[in-house]
Amino acid sequence: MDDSVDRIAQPWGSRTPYGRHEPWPERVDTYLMAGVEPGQVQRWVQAASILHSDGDAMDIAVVDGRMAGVRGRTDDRVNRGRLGPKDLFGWQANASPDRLTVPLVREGGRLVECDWDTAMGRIVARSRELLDERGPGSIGFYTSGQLYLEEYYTLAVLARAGIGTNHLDGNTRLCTATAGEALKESFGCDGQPGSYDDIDHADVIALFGHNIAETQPVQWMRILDRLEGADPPRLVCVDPRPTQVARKAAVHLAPRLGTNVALLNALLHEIIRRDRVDHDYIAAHTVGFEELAARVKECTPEWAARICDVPAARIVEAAELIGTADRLLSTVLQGIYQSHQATAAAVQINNLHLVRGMLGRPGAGVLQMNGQPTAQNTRECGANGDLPGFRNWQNDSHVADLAKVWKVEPSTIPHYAPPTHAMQMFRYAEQGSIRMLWISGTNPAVSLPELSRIRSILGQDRLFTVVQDLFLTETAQLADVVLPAATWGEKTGTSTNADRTVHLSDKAVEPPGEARPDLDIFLDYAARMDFRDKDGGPLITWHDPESAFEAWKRCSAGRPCDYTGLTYDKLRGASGIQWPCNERAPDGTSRLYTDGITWAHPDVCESYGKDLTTGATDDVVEYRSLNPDGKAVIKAAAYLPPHEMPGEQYPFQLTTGRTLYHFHTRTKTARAPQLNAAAPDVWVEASAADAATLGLDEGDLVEVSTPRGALRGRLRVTDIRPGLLFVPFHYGYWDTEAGHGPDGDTPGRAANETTITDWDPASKQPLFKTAAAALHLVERGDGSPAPAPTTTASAPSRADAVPATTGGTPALATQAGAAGRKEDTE
Ligand SMILES: Nc1nc2c(c(=O)[nH]1)N[C@H]1C(S)=C(S)[C@@H](COP(=O)(O)OP(=O)(O)OC[C@H]3O[C@@H](n4cnc5c(=O)[nH]c(N)nc54)[C@H](O)[C@@H]3O)O[C@H]1N2
Ligand SMILES: Nc1nc2c(c(=O)[nH]1)N[C@H]1C(S)=C(S)[C@@H](COP(=O)(O)OP(=O)(O)OC[C@H]3O[C@@H](n4cnc5c(=O)[nH]c(N)nc54)[C@H](O)[C@@H]3O)O[C@H]1N2
Ligand SMILES: [Mo]
Repeated sequence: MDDSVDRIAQPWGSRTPYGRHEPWPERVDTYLMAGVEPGQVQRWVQAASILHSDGDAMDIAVVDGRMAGVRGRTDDRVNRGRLGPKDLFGWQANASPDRLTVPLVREGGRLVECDWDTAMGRIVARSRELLDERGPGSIGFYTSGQLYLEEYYTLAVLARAGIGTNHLDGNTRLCTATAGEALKESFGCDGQPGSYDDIDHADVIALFGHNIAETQPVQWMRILDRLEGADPPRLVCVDPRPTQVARKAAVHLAPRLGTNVALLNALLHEIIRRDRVDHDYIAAHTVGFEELAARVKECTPEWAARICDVPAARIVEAAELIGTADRLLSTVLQGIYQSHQATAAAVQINNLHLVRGMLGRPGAGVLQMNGQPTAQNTRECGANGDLPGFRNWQNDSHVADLAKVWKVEPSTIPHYAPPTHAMQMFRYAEQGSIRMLWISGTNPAVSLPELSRIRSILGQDRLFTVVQDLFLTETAQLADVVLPAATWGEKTGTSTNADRTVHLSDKAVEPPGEARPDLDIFLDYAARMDFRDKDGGPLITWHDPESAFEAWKRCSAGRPCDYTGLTYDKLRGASGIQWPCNERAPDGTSRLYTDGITWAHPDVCESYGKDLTTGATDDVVEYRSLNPDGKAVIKAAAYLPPHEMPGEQYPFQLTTGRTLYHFHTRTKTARAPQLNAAAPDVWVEASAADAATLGLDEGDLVEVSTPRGALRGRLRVTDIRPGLLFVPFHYGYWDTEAGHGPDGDTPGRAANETTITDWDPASKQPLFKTAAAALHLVERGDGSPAPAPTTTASAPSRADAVPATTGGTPALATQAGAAGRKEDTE
């Protein structure tokens, strides 16, 4: 195999089939920009992708100090050389002419260019003023899942011990808060139990609300390769849309939105009823089985069939596959997490594994997925609503231990209440108790729910907003100070993917203009604020990525996410390595819980758990009586209906999510020509039956409205569940050319104009996937199709109605077998 493939038309490339328990073959994917031959590349610089949570390892091609392409790294355990379409083409955004190159400050209502001293001076002056007048609780930090570990750790120290505020969270709240919470509820602690290698060994792979084909395309290539090899796995897919995963599934369940818990309880009911249960595992490693058995006793497939609107026979089939699997791998993502019973549902998937004893062996594992490339780092460094190193804010000895690492008094680190979650921070900003909000690496004016509210919060005079980004985003346009950041390829740092694999990304080229790495910006702020430890020395003692990494290692020592066995040198040249990596496990750790549950004991656990219905936190006394020996907790949950159900005025269910070719608010993928062209504007998916009832056709301009707001887009008729609408959330109001404005009379195109301010009680993750909506015709189409891809879940129900999505010559990338290996990376 050594050929060129249009990777827009064939996003997953060609197959390299392999059999069960065999190693996944290598395939080197390379894309070089037009006019550049491989021999012209002067340097290849090691990195890992930051456009999803896989951490696809790649080398960046450098020609004359500029990026010229990318090539997959065959030595890496995650991708064995493969790259997805966003990996191949997304890097081009770095060189976009509209990058921010100098800081901006607001003067007389307008953002004007300035130097770094002026911008940082304003931030420091406002910070000091607020600390004097209103105290640390008036300052909040809202960060990302897309910076590097070194940056989050530095931010966590400066916010929690320097400023002393409890208001620090990441956009990981919107993303993987439920993954972390579900792991804490079941295992007492965050930390992914499974490994991507489990795909090589599983005989059944169950995907819950996870469109892996589009959102982690390289791991989908792995599944596709196994499907074509000997002894292929059977797939169970739970998703209301006809995703590529659904099309390949042995059993596809397409439930009504917001009914995951009912479905999962029926699966558990069947598995327990038929005694597909590992009684020895349950006795040795869990508490709570009896309660679960009692809870799901009445949850028959017929009962769930009525709630979920899927045939009872299909539920029985799925339960049979899951119940008889000899190695079961489950993956979980936003169809579960962005829902009103997010944690309750995610925990039931852990329960499937606990009752079946399907953990800690090759092929038997659960992946409570992350979405963003470095969401895991946000969580472990405590830049989200947790303390660093998975320490328990309710456990005084954990706080004291952290205080020792930071050389501060325990009372310096706020732990009077759980760290503030992002949705609450925006509420505080709305009410006026937070007066300064520093936003780094996220675009809330497109990605948070109910955008009219977010715009009015960020637009207030009394709120001083700092935005640190690559571009003048929708959010940056509302800021008081805009700081130009360097990004991937222009700075060095580490990132940890969804299966705990740590990768180093080296700097390949200089950032544009005066843009600076986020780490340098945070260090500069800490220095100007003169944060001190309790002995009067500087609070932050590191000065560059590697010294920051070394500082983090000290904070992670002895914790579940132990990095002490890793160094930059060890991460250079070879494969990424899975934490924990320490003296006992110098090569890293494939799977957690291979030998029982390790971090659930009351003295060591990260969390004492929450009530899944109210979100109330349990205390140590309750936890100790429930789980004195630190086993896994089997937590049952009753199904509760979604908060918003379709009715007369809003007869549809509405869900939002992703498409293969775009990343989030498109600041990068809209600036990569191949990706932009594949899905250039928003669309609305509806079923053929609903389109016929309303007299609508492919390409008609339609309006989707909810009690919060409305958006307009072209209609794509698909095989989606009848009664359900889908809108991709990637399209902000950035496109001024097309006349979409936030304040104009014409509705915009951002999905979040319509979504609700509401969240899961335990994880506080917002509900992007359950709303009721109306659908109306605005204007007949001219016969052109909606701007939606045909290669994905948005494939038209009538294939002949729409020309196939292709990328043509600009999208050609090479694929090579093992012979294409290169040894010349720096
Ligand atoms: N191409 C691309 N890849 C990405 C990203 C991107 O923006 N673009 N973002 C990354 C990030 S940060 C994340 S978090 C991940 C997200 O990755 P995914 O979770 O895979 O993506 P989504 O499209 O948000 O949602 C997945 C599926 O949930 C289904 N769903 C909706 N409602 C329900 C429900 O009630 N029940 C069930 N069972 N399913 C439901 C939807 O039909 C959808 O197919 O992707 C990562 N990878
Ligand atoms: N309706 C709906 N809304 C959703 C979702 C959904 O499924 N439906 N999904 C939610 C999820 S899971 C997520 S993760 C969020 C994502 O939402 P956001 O985080 O708002 O999305 P991004 O576009 O990734 O924003 C990242 C920003 O960081 C900038 N950036 C990139 N690299 C760097 C860097 O190195 N340094 C700095 N300083 N900036 C950088 C980018 O230019 C961009 O502006 O959206 C959430 N919102
Ligand atoms: Mo996400």
